[in-house]
Amino acid sequence: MKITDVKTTHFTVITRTERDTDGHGHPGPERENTATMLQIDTDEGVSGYWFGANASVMETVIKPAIVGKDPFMREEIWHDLNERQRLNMGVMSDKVLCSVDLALWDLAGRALDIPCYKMIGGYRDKVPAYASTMCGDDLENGLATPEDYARFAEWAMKRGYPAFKLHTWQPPYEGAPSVKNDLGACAAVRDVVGPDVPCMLDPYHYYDREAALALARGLEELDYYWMEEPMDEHSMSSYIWLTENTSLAICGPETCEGKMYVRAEWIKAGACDISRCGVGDVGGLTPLLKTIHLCESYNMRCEIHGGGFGNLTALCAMKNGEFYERGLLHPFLDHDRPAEYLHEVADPMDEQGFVHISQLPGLGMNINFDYIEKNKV
Ligand code: LLH
Ligand code: MG
Repeated sequence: MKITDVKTTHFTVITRTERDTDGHGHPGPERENTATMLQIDTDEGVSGYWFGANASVMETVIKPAIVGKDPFMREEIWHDLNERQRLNMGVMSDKVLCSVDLALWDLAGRALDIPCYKMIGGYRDKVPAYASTMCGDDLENGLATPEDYARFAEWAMKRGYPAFKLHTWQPPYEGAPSVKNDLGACAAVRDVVGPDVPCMLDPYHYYDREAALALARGLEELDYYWMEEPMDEHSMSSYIWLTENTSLAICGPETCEGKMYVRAEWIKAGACDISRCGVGDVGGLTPLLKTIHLCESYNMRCEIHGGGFGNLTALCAMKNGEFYERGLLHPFLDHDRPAEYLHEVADPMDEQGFVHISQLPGLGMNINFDYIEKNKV
């Protein structure tokens, strides 16, 4: 089989979220937006798909690199693109590598008529989820106060979520960042969910060491399960210092560049208790699996960052990751409603809080091709 084309299709979707000046998502007015479908075609009529791609990078960099190649040679293609990334960093981010890699996994699963998690070697077909909130805001009855987080945690418990993670306030919100406010929200959540529910915190990502330690000490008292990214992750020494000074589990790195290589360094240096990455952080499912297996060799959990079809596929083909991150959730948004271009959400969750993986071939996306065709731009 040979790759014959790399195509992108733009189409309109309805969005109910918007980004603040720092890039964090929040509920917003309902409006039209443009989405992009990546499609990799072959000479045998089978194609692979993924959503989210930069059309000009696909046309000018990726297409010349992969047309003519065997789509089943994912490892070779990934390494080739990874090497080309070095001098094309301005356009070829890890997100670009991720889109190509995921479309190739999807293609292989569709060609063989098997879900990708079973193609890798399945471990389970459902994973417990945690409710992962959006970052704090100033919306009335949104996520503006500790009481708002508590009310939302109460709702999450009723919905069946077995665990809860707060993303607290970050600039540009007034009063953010604040260790006191973060701990206030964490305490209010612990109060309503009781002592047995695992709770996690992902706060402002640029605290200094003393602030990060104060947060960790507060969370030790509240018996929190882990904390993510309280400081800039480029300073691994700061994370070694933090893990040495707290009994709270520190989970990371999440957004730090460097794929599986940087995660290996963090584990070796003792900079984290739990490792972390998702398909978008390391350049696809191929490098995510390498990282998961690296962690497994150190008896370390790798908690997967973010949801979606690619991350759920990894979670259903691994043992050393406990939770699926379902979100980012907000009291004003309905996560159970699929985007118009999909017939089903990526992560249907039952009343016991388990997310079930699709049994469709490939990554499990049930794509509404008619919708995409009708709303092409
Ligand atoms: O800053 C944000 O908006 C969130 O932290 C986001 O990056 C989220 O994906 C995350 O960190 N989840 O764990
Ligand atoms: Mg995080």
